[in-house]
Amino acid sequence: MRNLYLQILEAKARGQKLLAILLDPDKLAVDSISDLAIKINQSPATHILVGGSSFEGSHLAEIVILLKQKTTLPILLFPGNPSQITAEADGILFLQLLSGRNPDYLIEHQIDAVPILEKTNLEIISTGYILIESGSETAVELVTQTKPLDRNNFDYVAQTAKAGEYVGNKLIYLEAGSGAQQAVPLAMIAKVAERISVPLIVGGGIRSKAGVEEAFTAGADIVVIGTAFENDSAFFENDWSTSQIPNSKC
Ligand code: 1GP
Repeated sequence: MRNLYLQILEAKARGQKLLAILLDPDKLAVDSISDLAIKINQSPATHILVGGSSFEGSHLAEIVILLKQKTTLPILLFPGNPSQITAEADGILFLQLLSGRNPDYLIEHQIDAVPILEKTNLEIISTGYILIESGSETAVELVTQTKPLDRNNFDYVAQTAKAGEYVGNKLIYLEAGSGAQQAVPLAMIAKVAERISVPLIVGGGIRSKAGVEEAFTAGADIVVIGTAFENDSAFFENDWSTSQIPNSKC
């Protein structure tokens, strides 16, 4: 099986930026996957993330199986809770909500996930997840009952990211929240990227090619696009070729 984390590290070492499309199974009908997969295959995406804040998992395996049949991109689970795990994916972002102080999202859900994960061959990638204020309450805040970090306190956010690295997170995910009014500030991305040595994922509220490129230039290694593609499956149809966005897939 492919070592997805190693590929991410290699891409970072080469300076190759990665782009993930986030699919929320809550908002996806199984019979829409074939058409969506065509759009994904035509896009510059290098990874597919599957998950959401509140989904309870009923048709998750079916969605992932179809995506695997119809695309060649690695599929990483991005679970809001342990019910969002299926052995059919390639890997899982094993999330720890570093911005919050809710023990359920710091360790309890992770413990609950162990017996499920032990029955799979999923590649488990420890990911420090940091929610940043974005102008209004997001689904992550509601579901986790935690507050995001101050979008002006770059030092504290960078220090939190570094703590994640020290406790063993292999990726740091700076998250404004799905559909966020304001994306993570570029200067914050730069500050965090400068401070950590593990790859940096940035997502939430990024709605344009310019927004993706700015996040890459600021220091993101992986940018996540969810809502923009969900609302418009033609999102990637304009000219993305002259950008920093990867032209070779992992
Ligand atoms: C959400 O970071 C992802 O977890 C993507 O956010 O839906 O706003 O693109 P958007």
